[in-house]
Amino acid sequence: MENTASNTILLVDDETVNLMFLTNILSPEYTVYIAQDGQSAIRKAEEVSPDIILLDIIMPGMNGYEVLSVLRDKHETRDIPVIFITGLNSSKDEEKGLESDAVDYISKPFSVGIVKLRVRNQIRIINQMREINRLSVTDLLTGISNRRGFEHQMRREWGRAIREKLPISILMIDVDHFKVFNDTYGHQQGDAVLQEVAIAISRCVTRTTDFAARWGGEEFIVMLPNTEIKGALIVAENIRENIEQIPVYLPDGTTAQVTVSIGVGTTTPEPGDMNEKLISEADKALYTAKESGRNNVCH
Ligand code: GH3
Ligand code: MG
Ligand code: MG
Repeated sequence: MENTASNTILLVDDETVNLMFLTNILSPEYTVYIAQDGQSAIRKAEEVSPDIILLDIIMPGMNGYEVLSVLRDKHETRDIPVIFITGLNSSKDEEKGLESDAVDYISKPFSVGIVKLRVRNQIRIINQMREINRLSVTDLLTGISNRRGFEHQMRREWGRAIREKLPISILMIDVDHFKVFNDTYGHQQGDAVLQEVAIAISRCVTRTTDFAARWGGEEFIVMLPNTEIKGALIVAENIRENIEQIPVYLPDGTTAQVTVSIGVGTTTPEPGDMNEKLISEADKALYTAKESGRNNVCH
């Protein structure tokens, strides 16, 4: 059986007996929250962001349709799937429920088996979507973020830096003479080095908002929000030293060394500024680092 204990469900029903019944059948497999009216359902949904909401339609005060409509208007709850679970059981009612953007519709009196299976189906879809999203931003070889994941994060932090008038730094990191390394030791050995380089970079990037990614090929990128040039150069130098010290064990028993060149760019962006400009600045600095002999940091 899949492990779904970390999946969360919010049950909303005005009748205690229904809540107890649903809790009994769902809590062995999922983490369950409850709410007994529309207002508290919306508050709870914002607070715990459940994976799915089972929503009664007929309730005093706000009815289920109204709750769903409010949930869809709020940024935090907009995407949470809702299953209506209701005593309204004509096919007209079911059609109306599905039309109002519910992912499924369960009529009362409900059978335990059907509730469990309908919920299981939706939870499966949610978990698969999450996995697809995770993979779409992960680099397969190194397991760190890929360029797409980086660009997403960069847009967020760039917006924040503009709003809060804070500096942001970028490090462009490129493995030196890596073509020769591949030609000499083979592509597989090259791949193993890229994995080690990714680990070393991740170790040096410690603040929670710092973000490292594989930019492509043998190039990596690091974003350091709220970091001036001085701090960025320290992180870059630390990365350079750590990578230089990676022992690359070769099949013949000897060890080789890899080095990287790093270009650093820093700016305090203003409204209208594009983050691509900062990245290209770091890229130019990287070029200078290569020109001036490699295994060094330039800005
Ligand atoms: P420089 O010091 O100027 O950066 O020289 P370089 O040889 O590292 O640069 P160049 O751009 O000429 O070559 C990059 C090499 O990186 C070529 C390619 O074989 C290797 N490379 C890129 N991606 C991968 C990968 O995923 N795995 C392996 N093993 N090698 C890769
Ligand atoms: Mg290179
Ligand atoms: Mg390169």
